[in-house]
Amino acid sequence: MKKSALAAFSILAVIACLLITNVSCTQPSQPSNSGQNTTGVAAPGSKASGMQLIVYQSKWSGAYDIYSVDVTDLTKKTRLTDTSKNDMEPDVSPNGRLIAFSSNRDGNYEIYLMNADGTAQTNLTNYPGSSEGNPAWSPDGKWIAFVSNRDGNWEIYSMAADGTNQTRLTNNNAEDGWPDWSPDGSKIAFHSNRDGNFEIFVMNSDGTDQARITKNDARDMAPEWSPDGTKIAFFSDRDKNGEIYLISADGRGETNVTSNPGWDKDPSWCPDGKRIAFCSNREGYYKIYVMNLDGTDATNVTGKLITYEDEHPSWAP
Ligand SMILES: [Ca+2]
Ligand SMILES: [Ca+2]
Ligand SMILES: [Ca+2]
Ligand SMILES: [Ca+2]
Repeated sequence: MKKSALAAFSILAVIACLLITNVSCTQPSQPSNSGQNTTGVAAPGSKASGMQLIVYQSKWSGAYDIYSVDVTDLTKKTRLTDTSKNDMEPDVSPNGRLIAFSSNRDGNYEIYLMNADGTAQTNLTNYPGSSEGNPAWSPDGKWIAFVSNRDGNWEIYSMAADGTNQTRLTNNNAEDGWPDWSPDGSKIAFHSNRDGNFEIFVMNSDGTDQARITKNDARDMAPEWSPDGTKIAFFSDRDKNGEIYLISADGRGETNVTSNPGWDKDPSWCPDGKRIAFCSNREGYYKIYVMNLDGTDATNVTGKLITYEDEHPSWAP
């Protein structure tokens, strides 16, 4: 696994961490088991069961595994994967029953699928010659967009949710990544450094009409479309530390939401559109937080006292 390959598809979890910040990203010592509550079981369809699950990647065991936490009862934390390799970048399906994620458990990075309770973990991409990552569900649950370097550099692809019909959507020498579908399924937002530094772009879901919506010398990355389709949340370091920004989907009205001296990254919308989950090191190690759209009431939901990184939240429907 090349370092460059890992960085490109774990773009904020790894590039931002390793290259931008001065905060230590060395592997934390493994805490005792008492630090991990695994009493809850993430039943498929979290809304029906009264839970509000956020699925995320954590280095609690040393390598990344995927966990969920119920934001209505933070003691309900469930470990969903258990390999010595990295299981990361989870994205919960629109019906809440499946989780797509990336893993190098088979020797190279691939996109995997599992049930929301962690069962039936399956390799979807089966492409041993390259790295695949950044899975993102289409709103109808029929497609998964992802990134791969199989054609020589990082490009965005889509495939059917069973792994068939893997199709390239971008085609240029720059680094294209972090796809996210608009709620109506017609468009995909992504980031690319094709114009010299990372900017947010939007294209049709078939790859046509690729258009830039940010223009800033700093890094603008990790777009996540709001549930009503009007806004895109993203990460930018234009204010010298990582912040979550909101921008209208047509490129107007950029707003710094977090305005916090810590590094804030990895936005994921609550399905009701009223809150955003994100990752921040404002209290030391990267942990998962939720906040209102104006940045108020930022609340740590994965525990600030424990010295390992929690990143890349995906808020389940
Ligand atoms: Ca692969
Ligand atoms: Ca490219
Ligand atoms: Ca930029
Ligand atoms: Ca910040």
